[in-house]
Amino acid sequence: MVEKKLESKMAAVDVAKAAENLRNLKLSGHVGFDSLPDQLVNKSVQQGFIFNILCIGETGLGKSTLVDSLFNTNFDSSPAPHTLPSVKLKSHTYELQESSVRLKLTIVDTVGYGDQINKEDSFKSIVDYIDAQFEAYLQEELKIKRSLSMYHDTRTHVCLYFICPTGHGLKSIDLVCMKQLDTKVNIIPIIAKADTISKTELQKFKAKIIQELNANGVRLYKFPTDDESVSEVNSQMNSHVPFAVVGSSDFVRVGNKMTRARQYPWGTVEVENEAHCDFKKLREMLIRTNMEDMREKTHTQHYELYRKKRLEQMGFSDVDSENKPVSFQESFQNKRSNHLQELQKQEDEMRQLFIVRVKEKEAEIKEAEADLQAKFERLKREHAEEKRKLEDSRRQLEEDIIEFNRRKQQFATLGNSHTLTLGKSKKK
Ligand SMILES: Nc1nc2c(ncn2[C@@H]2O[C@H](COP(=O)(O)OP(=O)(O)OP(=O)(O)O)[C@@H](O)[C@H]2O)c(=O)[nH]1
Ligand SMILES: [Mg+2]
Repeated sequence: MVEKKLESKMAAVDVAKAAENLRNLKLSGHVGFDSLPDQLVNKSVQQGFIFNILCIGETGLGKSTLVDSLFNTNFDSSPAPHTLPSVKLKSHTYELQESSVRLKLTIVDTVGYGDQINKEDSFKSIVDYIDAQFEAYLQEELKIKRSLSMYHDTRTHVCLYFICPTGHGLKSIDLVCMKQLDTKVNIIPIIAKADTISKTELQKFKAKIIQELNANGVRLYKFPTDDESVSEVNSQMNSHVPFAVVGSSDFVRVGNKMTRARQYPWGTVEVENEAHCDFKKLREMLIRTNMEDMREKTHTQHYELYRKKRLEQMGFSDVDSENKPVSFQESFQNKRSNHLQELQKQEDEMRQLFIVRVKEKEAEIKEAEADLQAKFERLKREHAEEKRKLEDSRRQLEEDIIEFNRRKQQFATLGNSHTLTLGKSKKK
């Protein structure tokens, strides 16, 4: 399969060469760079791989059971309560190994999804989580001293969207959420607990889901068909989406083999039996055929879009206002000079504002001073008036005292002469 992929990539390289007008040279002997693909494989195997899955679905839809079934292990998850006031994202990372290949697998669960009365914002914490992982990667990329090879890349490579097996089409929360996420992550919708829906209903249900997704312009992850080696199986599988899956943690003996299955009074549903459900198709597409494509699309499409928007937000651009290419340095210098100009403008505005304020305050102080002066003058006048009145009263009092004393004197003199007259008459 690797060889076929290489062949188709080399054909693309030939076309590029022709466009660039490069000369094709023949080697006269073995040089050895044909070992490059092996070198690449060895290096990748040494480094190990990272894959991050986001499971979105209502509480109890069988998310944990399905992931356990997919990786044939038990991730020890605990059931979520139905009482959370908002959706929370919980991530767990595991180290898995299959032959010599190590896989650092992160499984992110949306705890409490669909349990709120108001479901309008259910997607918000999911969008924030995905963006936060992109942002962390961008920050690492922008560092002067980067260590991307050691970096634990937590960007979401695939979103398994669990659809409730109602048979009635999608709920509005499904459409709103998938629409919000379709430019940020590779979405694979799956019908959960598909054993609870009959075969004929399932076909109608699938068709209804696809029709609703198309009508709302929701873009799903398409298994790539440009690579010859997998184009046939992938294009076939694209027509099976959404996969109707069944998960189980129980094993039942079928023939002489223990197999993952759900046992009911009327029969057994085998997880890996293609006549019973699409579990095998999902595992084939998700893990065995397209894991690398999802990792690549996450980096080249979804992250690229996020990075572009963020850098534009920061004021960077590849072209100037006249659509001429500008370098990162020019862009930075323009941004810096704009920033300095803006600062200068703000400083001038503040200075102007300060002058206006000072003038206002001065006028206020002058007014208060004039008020104070007028008050002082009035008080001075009142004081003088009061003083004059007091002076008049004092003068009046003094005159009264003089008059009083004069009268007293007069009275005393009058009293004396009266006593003398009385004495004379007594003698008689
Ligand atoms: N009928 C049916 N039941 C299933 C299936 N998968 C899981 N279940 C059952 O559904 C219940 C919930 O399964 P979980 O895997 O814990 O569901 P979950 O979505 O992880 O639940 P939370 O993490 O609590 O949100 C368990 O009783 C499972 O046995 C399925 O494919 N069909
Ligand atoms: Mg769970």
